[in-house]
Amino acid sequence: MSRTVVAAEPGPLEVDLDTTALVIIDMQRDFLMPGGFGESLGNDVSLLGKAVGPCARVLEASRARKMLVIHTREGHRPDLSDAPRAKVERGDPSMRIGTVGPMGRILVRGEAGHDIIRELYPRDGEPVIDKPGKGAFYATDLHSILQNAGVETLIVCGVTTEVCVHTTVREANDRGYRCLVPGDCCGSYFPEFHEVGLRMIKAQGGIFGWVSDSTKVVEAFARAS
Ligand code: TIU
Repeated sequence: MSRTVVAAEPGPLEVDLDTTALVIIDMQRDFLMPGGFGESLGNDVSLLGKAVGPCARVLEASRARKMLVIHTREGHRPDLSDAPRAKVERGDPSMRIGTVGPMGRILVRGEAGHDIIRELYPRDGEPVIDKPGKGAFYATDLHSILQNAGVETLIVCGVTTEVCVHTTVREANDRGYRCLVPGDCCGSYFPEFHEVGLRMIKAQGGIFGWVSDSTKVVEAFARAS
């Protein structure tokens, strides 16, 4: 047991760090760098950059505690057989999923754009979950990995707040996980969606979870018994 209390909203969250995992959602070049999927959808990708530093600090603190760290990547098979037409047939036709951009084929596994940014790159032994959808539980083995490791609480970071982070937190709730979201470790192309997305998680007494920040999470780790 390694218990601590994280300052959070709607209230302090007591967690056992031995049954807690860090899940970092889709910190891929495709979302954070120009020329990838995020930009192909008409977004200003520079807005996501400010989540990288806080995310790196929580990652470092989690590794120091030997916590389970899991990374996810949104993307598809090279033949796009797992990419629904309804998802592919969106946006500018010259920049759709599978078309060639400056970082390789957009949102396709194995391409440079699909990989995780250098600052948060997975270490050997840290599971990387390749997911075809927005939620990290859909069509992946994430739930099995967490169950087999005895995980009860997730610290969920990544991009984007109101899309893949939110979908994953909702999926996690229905599977019985307690979710803590450090807001500054998440980012959105829409600042107002980021804010409202975080408010939605902690509203109604924490309907989907608890919202905190990187400093409070790292401080709580340091206080763990
Ligand atoms: N477009 C957008 O905001 N997000 C995604 O498409 N995927 C993730 O959030 N990872």
